[in-house]
Amino acid sequence: MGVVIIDGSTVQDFVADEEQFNKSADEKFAEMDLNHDGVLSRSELRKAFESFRLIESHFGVDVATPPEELTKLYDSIFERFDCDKSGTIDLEEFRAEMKMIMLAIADGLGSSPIQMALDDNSLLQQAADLEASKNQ
Ligand SMILES: [Ca+2]
Repeated sequence: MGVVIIDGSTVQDFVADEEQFNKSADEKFAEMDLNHDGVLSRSELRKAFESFRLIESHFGVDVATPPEELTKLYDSIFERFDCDKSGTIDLEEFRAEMKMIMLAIADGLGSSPIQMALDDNSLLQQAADLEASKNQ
């Protein structure tokens, strides 16, 4: 866990750097693909989102949300990722949706930098690292 100062343009630059972004997204995908079959199932996605703590920190949902509400929420997230409705998420779908999520976060951050506590391997942390490496 590290604390970084991040704003919307940091995140946008990261997403725009396709090679870097895809590499990070691919690593995240590999981590999430618990049974290594090359696609993400409903339960793999849910486990990953629970561990990212994205639900509490970005979607504004209270941690005391009833389980059935959470299941609905996770189902709707899954359906957003699963563009072709195949019942699994492949790497292309994952990259595309992560890009959308990151750009939505960038919009939310805007131009006023905020301080965030991030997991060392989170995509936002990698965005901050990329920016830092450019400024050296
Ligand atoms: Ca899998």
